[in-house]
Amino acid sequence: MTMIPNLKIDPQRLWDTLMETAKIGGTPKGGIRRLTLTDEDKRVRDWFRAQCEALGCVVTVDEVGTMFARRAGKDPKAAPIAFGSHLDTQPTGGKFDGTLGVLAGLELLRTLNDLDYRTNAPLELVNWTNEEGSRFAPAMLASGVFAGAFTREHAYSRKDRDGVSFGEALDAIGYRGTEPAGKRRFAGLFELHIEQGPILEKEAKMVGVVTGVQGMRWYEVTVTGQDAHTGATPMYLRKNALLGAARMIDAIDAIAHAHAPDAVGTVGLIENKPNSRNVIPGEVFFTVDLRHPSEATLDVMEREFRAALERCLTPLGLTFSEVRIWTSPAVAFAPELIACVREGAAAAGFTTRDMVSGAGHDAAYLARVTPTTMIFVPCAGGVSHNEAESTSFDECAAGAQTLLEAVLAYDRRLSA
Ligand code: HGY
Ligand code: MN
Ligand code: MN
Repeated sequence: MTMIPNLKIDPQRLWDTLMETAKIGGTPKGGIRRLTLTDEDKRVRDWFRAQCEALGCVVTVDEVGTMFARRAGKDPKAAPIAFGSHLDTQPTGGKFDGTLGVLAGLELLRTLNDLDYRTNAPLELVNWTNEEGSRFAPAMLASGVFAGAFTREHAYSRKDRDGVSFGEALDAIGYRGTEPAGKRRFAGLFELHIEQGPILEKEAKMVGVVTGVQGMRWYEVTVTGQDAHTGATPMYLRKNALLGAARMIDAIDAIAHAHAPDAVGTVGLIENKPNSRNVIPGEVFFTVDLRHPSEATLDVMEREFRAALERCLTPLGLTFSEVRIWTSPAVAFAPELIACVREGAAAAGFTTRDMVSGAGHDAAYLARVTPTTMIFVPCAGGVSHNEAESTSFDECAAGAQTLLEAVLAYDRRLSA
């Protein structure tokens, strides 16, 4: 019976690495602004590559910029066990969303090197490009290409609000790799992530055993009215696109409440034109984000949303265009990997709670092509996508230790 040495990650090293990389795109309020494929993203990618190569890993970049750091296993022919997340952030992101999953993976590799422990399967630490979908919609774009949900050309064509395409931005930072996205195969993938919601903290549980991800749909709406003078145009003559958008924002909120408690609906991005204080807005662009664990309920919410467009906008003399740009169906994760997370959390001595992810993650797409699951740890007040996002030293350590134990448990299962 081979004795498994007492493999413990180094919590201080993990924390110091989190704080060190948080400076790359760090904001005065203590968050991170590291939009995908910007210079800040390049800097953290270069740093990540150097750290992995210093551990003896071979780093490969695929054609949509995703980075894979491979650590050899005893059996070079075995399919690798993958783990990781994303290093890109929201414009006012926190220190832990995505970053924890990548850096805990780096800590896992560092620990195995320190103890000269060799897994049977090779290991691959992954940094997925454009998980956030903030600069280039939709979210999880690169993992979606990897899983066959999008073509490479679709990804390259996506433009940010300044008209820069994903492909141009990828070339601008020198991260358009040559490996076809999705070519490589995994034995399984674990993603550690902060919960980004309030449940674990409220129930005082350390580890979330994530059984799946809810369904998500994104839409883009353009409302067209007529620019006109705010002083000389009587109320009855107006075609105020911003008024129409305001009514839609309220209608979308009402639709989500009507399907509570599991539904959510949000207008997060709005552009008002010409955005001048004495011009009645003639055009407004806004985004819609609808989510629910059930596809059937999402279908109902989508119908109600589209009915609201007619109901709210037509009486105001407005016209509109609406397009669904993304749908990510609800996902169930792999029972065998979920079992490894349970085993890992138990081995590490942490309390757990099963849950479905409200946020989208690259794991949702990876589940289409390889056995996949996630591990959650709490974040203060459930707050995320906010510069005040906060996960404690102990919670980060618990997530990383559980990730290590789960990966080793899976490696033992595969080589049994
Ligand atoms: O939108 C999401 O849920 C993820 O943060 N990209
Ligand atoms: Mn994330
Ligand atoms: Mn996020």
